[in-house]
Amino acid sequence: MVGGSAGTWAVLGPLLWGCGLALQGGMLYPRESASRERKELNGLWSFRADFSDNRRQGFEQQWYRAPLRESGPTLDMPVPSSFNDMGQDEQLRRFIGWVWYERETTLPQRWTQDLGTRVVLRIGSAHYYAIVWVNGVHVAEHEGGHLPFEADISKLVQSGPLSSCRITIAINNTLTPHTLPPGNIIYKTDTSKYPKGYFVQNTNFDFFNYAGLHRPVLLYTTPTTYIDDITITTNVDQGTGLVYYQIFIQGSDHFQLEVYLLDKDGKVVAQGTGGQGQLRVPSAHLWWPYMMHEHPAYLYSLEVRLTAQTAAGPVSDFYTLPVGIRTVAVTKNQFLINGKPFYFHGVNKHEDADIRGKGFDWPLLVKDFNLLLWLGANAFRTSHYPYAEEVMQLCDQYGIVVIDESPGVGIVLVQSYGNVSLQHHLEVMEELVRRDKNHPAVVMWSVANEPTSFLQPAGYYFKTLIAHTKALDPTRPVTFVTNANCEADLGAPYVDVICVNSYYSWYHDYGHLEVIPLQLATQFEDWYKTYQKPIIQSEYGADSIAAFHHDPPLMFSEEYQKSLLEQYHLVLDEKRKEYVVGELIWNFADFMTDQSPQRVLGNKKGIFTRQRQPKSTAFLLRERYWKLANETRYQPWAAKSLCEKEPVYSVKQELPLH
Ligand code: GCB
Repeated sequence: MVGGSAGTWAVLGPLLWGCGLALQGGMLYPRESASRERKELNGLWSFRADFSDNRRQGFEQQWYRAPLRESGPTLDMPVPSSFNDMGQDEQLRRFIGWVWYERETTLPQRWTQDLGTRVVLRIGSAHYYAIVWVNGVHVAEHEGGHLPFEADISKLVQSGPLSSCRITIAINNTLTPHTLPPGNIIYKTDTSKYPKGYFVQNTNFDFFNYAGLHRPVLLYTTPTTYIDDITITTNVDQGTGLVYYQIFIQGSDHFQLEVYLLDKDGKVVAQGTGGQGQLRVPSAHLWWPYMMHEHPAYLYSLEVRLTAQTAAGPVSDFYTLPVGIRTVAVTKNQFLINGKPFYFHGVNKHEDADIRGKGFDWPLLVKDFNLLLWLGANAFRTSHYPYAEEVMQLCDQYGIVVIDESPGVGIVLVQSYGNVSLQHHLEVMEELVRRDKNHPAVVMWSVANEPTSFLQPAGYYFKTLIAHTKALDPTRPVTFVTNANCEADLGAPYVDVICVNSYYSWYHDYGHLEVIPLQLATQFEDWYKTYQKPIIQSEYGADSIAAFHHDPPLMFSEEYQKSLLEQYHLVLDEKRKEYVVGELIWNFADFMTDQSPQRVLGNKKGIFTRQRQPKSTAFLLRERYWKLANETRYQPWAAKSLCEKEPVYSVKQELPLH
């Protein structure tokens, strides 16, 4: 890591093989309730990148001790956002090392004076390694740029007369062979070509390594005895929905729990008591994917009510969790949701946009979901890292099925298959499952994208990783996304579904679209013959620069992108009758990458531009996806509202405005 680590790289406790999470505590999304308050810290923060040669000046001068402005000039930095594209400074855009964020805030008096209140600082994501101080006191460290972490700061804010609170976060974006994603720093030592100390960050993935506070930062409260975690799994028995719950409490051993399951109208349909149990919902409304049912994405609400006896008197805590009742299963040639064959017709995405980079943005999120619904997409993969929690919540609400991917992208070096990397990857899967386990939209975990899975250590690595993920969550299938040759792939024996990426007539056989049907058919046949597992075409596509036209089709024109997709569809239409269970286009939208002669201001394989305007392929896929929805429907409803040729657009297809 450039600038070194100020503490240890967090190891989150011993792994309990097959025994569930080894992580301490839950990571429930902070929701308001009668017992919980939230204070968002989004907006402008003070910011400084440490440009010193060793990038350690901030630690040497202890910038966290006093307001950041006292140790030098600061910039205004919006949160959430990547810092890279905020200014006109190319040095900041590609900065590697420690950057410092700071925000001062005033807390409500009750938070600082009521010792029965627990005050928690929650950071949605800080890419990549973060150290956090409150009023100059170290409160947390976290490795990994895509998952939330928290610090209980009650003692700190309740220990003095101050109601103000200064939060300092130092973030290092360096990627090493043991980070996820991995990378390496290359020092250029030839002084005839590079200045002294010159280094570059090398990565093996195809998106820009944006950094900063990418997701909301907030403070929230709970009582000191509180609902720490809830795990829900569901099943269906002849129309009766079964909801199993397990609730973890912190702060006291003397408590009562009541749980109520409410339908959309707020009517209690089942109730229970105690820390675990089963709720039965006769004639349950199942959670169906978008386009698979007239009323997709039905969500119940699980209200958890805690009352505890503490030394200070009785305490209550309330938490409400959305719950979708559905099942997921895999056969040797089908992917089943609620016992019905499900065909993934959707996209791969990135968290990426102009100016804000990977920063979470509500307008962008709503626009993207409207585009997904318009397109008739029923699924996406969180390529190549976990997305914001708010994204997952919208997937639950709109019935967009998710393949939830870890940041295991670009694992290509042998060093990245050692024990240090494996241990970290296991921990990341624990954090991911802990965060996303209750989302009905999540139907499969993906532990990695395109690792060098033919290298000798990959077999042990993936066997261990997949077994651990299944032990964490026995209710969902596990995969990783491969581009290896099927016989050489040492990880494929352990996955439940084969996810394969291929770029015929793009990265080879340039311009020869006519070879796609043969090559793609061979790809599917080889994989199926070898493993007898359902297959998803998890990426395919071609770059096109919007408004570049050429007919007959030439590479980079919209016509070429469209024709390439059509060649793929010919084979997909044959093989989906057998064992192909999905197709996900690469990519939903154009996105920023590192600079290279192969990339024209980023990757242009989007069917939408980076500004979310459609290319010709968006219309092609829209027609295809609505048609697929119609053909793969099982509800008679679908036939009425979708037609064979021209899609019919009803109000249902638009995202309701709240
Ligand atoms: C892939 C990768 C993806 C790239 C894409 C491409 O196989 O999984 O991250 O962006 O190819 O466009 O090259």
